[in-house]
Amino acid sequence: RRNTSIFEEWEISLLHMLLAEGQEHLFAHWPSAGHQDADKHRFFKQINTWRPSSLPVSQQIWRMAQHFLTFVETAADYTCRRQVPSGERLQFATEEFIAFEREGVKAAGDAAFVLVAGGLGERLGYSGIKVALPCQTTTGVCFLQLYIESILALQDASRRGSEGSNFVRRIPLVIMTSGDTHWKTEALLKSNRYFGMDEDQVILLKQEKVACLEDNDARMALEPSNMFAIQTKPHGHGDVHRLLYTSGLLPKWKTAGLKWVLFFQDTNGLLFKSIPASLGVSATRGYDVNSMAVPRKAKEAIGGITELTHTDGRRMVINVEYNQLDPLLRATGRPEGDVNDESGFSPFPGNINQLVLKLDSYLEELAKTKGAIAEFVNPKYKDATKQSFKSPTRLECMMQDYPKTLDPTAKVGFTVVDVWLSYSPVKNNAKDAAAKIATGTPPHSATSGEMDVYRSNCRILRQAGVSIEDPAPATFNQQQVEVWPRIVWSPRWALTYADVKEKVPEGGRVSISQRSTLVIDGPDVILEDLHLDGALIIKAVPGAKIRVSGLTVKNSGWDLDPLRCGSGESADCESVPEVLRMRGFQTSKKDHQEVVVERPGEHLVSN
Ligand code: UGB
Repeated sequence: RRNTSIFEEWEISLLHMLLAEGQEHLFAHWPSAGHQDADKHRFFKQINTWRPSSLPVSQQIWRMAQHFLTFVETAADYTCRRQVPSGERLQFATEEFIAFEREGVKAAGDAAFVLVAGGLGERLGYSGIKVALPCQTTTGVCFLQLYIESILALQDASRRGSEGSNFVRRIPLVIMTSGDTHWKTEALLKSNRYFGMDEDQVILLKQEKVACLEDNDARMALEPSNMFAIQTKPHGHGDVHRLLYTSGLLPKWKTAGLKWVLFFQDTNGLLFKSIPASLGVSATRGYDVNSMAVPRKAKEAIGGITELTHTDGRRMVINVEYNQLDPLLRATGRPEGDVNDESGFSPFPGNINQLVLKLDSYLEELAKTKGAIAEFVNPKYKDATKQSFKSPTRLECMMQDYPKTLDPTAKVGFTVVDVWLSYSPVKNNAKDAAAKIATGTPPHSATSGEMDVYRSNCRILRQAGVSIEDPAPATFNQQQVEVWPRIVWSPRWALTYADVKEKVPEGGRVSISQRSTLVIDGPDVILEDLHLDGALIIKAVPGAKIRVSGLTVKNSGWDLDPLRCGSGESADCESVPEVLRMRGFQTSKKDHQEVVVERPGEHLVSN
């Protein structure tokens, strides 16, 4: 107010709007005109970025404030019924499972994949981007490489399934990034030649951060170190729908004949083991929305899929986020809250945030909503008076809230797959993970993420008849784990259970000891008769048909040596890379046998 002559008209109108909306505090420390004017212009420019054409900033602020007031009311309007909505609960390796996988592989040729990777991963505390983390350290393949190679393997498999047709389609991959992850994601892709994908097959869409609020009156929060900048935080993975809508990709995909859009998260090494079957469920049942899910332990930090009934009778199948499920249940006639039932699990399947949407209805819905997703606030208050926050908060939105606006006639279902086959994300640092184990909840750490990859591969091979020794107990970063043989294969070797059966036709003649490591990287490696007690690496180029028959391997192998630095216990681990420190062990490669086939043709590997 003191001297506005240095400002342009739009800046002055923004200033008046902010003053009228109770945001005077933003200007309390401003020096008089002529001092730090460039910073003042930058301040208005920043605020202006959150001003969508249709909505003046004042209304946005009002809208934010309203959320504080209406959030509790909205929840109370719904009753959380015990019945979960209709969905498929699949048993691995059953005929039904195999049939869904077959349908899923066919449908994959008509799918686009969308990875949400804008999260910084504050709970994990890793200094890099999460998709660059190794999903296991035996081969060191990172999450992004695993995902891309899996999509390429699906692309190849769906092409083989449509042999005879001249039609060759590439599966698009969209990656949603944010200011925190964009440049590093782009650099990771470029430096690895897109992990084998065509460059124009991968599309990066960057989400923007939103303003933080510091109290119940929705006063915007200034950066502690800069009185001319508003603090910002990510708006949540729900932004993906708006970004896809504005990108114009969806109508292009429809014109190209695509039918499905699959959304997935950044650090789940088991993800693609359940994608074919879940996609098969969508294709067979014609679901508009299919949420991939796992049996959920009460209070586990994953959302629960529920059927909510509004007081006016409307019903909705929707994820209720883990921090809201317990209060919602208590507020709506279930005083015991979020507890396990007689099965030992919560009656509400756990949402693992992998969604399969039908492109047709998705497009129609986004045409109505323009990709806007219901927002919420989740302030952490300093005390019970609920007057001030521990730290500034902001509006957020979640991609799994997409069904909230759908017509009640939409087919919204879920597919539950065993957790060992489908879900082991890397979200928590070592200390928090150890605390979670102590309370009986899954640790979801770098350590467990890696161990679960080995467990899953071993269980799949066991199911195919391979004799695999039981795991041995170990403690890494104060987390008790089971160490299975370190068996890792590339997606081009096997994606589905049917692939594994084909590659291990006589499972009974293969045996692997607990201390063993087996790496298979090649599309046509058949394990007929193998006895492994040590480490064996098999690599073969496409076109090379390898038969492993009559091979016994015994060597000192690769050991996992515990590190004592991940949870701050000790010492002198500075020379150890962060990706190893965070899992609490490193591999000591004592000895191994390597089979590398670089020529196409038939090859026998034996003693
Ligand atoms: N993400 C973004 O791309 N942008 C953002 O602004 C934020 C995140 P978190 P969250 O599977 O265990 C989800 O932080 O949100 C990406 C579900 O809501 O790892 O706490 C981010 O990069 C919950 O229902 O998870 O919880 C990552 O890839 C449950 O399913 C993804 O979004 C839970 O995940 C998830 O972000 C779970």
